[in-house]
Amino acid sequence: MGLFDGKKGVIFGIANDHSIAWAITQQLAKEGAVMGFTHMPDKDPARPKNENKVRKLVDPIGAKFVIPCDVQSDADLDRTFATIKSELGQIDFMLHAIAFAPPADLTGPVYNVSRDGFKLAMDISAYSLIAMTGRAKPIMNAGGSILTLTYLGGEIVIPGYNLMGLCKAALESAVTYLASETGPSGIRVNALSAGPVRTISASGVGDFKKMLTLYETFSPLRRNISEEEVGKTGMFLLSDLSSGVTGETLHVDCGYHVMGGPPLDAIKAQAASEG
Ligand code: 0WD
Repeated sequence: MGLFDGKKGVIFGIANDHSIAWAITQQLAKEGAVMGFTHMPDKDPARPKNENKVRKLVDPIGAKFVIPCDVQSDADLDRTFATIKSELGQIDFMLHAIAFAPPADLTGPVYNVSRDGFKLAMDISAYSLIAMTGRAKPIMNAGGSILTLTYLGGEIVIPGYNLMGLCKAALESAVTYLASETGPSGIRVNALSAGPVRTISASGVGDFKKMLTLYETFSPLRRNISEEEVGKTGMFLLSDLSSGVTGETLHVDCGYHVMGGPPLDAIKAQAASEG
């Protein structure tokens, strides 16, 4: 018996085998979930690179469909949700693991962010959850669960996270309002705030290597999270095990978010290395 036996849902945001959405998908598949997938539309349909990358992963686990969807396009979203309805009928869960900001605007400082860069980043990284939730609600069963991915840089300043921090703040606020609005229909909306995971998106954010070292040195568990840990907690939040949890941002970051300053052993090690 799997936790997702008889449950159906849709996954947005697999780019490749390092994607957080793939880590969560693997856990859902283990528990018996039936799933459909979207991918970024390919620029040249004759060379479907994005589609092929996703198909290679999800065809072996019995994907019900693999379709392109640019979340910036209302027409794409309408077509995607029509497919979800025709292929799956009513659904039980939806994963939103999507973010983007133009590299020139992401490098900061925030006071130099362009108007167009701001609009684009907010549209893809925050508004898309709102657009998707509005379309998912009518086809989601009571007891359904919607999950998005966020990062601590939406709550406090993480140098290098810059414009994406503003997007995550909007996203986390959207989670609370959406949860309050969908709750009466029995639908939950939560965010998983992950520590750094080496993915394509992460490579655009600050100095990623330094970020990993920071977590190893500062976090209560003195290490970084594994993709499997994000996968398991993502599965938990999409499952009935978390049936009383909504409007929540749950941190999967080895406890990094609770630290107000460096641990004493890190300060001593630094002092020793400086002689
Ligand atoms: O350390 C990390 N990797 C963390 C990631 C820590 C905490 C949170 N997150 C978040 C990200 O901000 C994002 O919301 O997790 C989510 C998933 O990100 P990921 O798994 O790190 O990154 P990736 O594998 O690149 O997936 C994000 C995908 C895009 O990938 P690419 O690399 O092609 O930009 O978002 C999708 C796309 O597949 N995406 C879109 N999908 C539809 N329409 C669009 C769009 N317009 N833009 C990007």
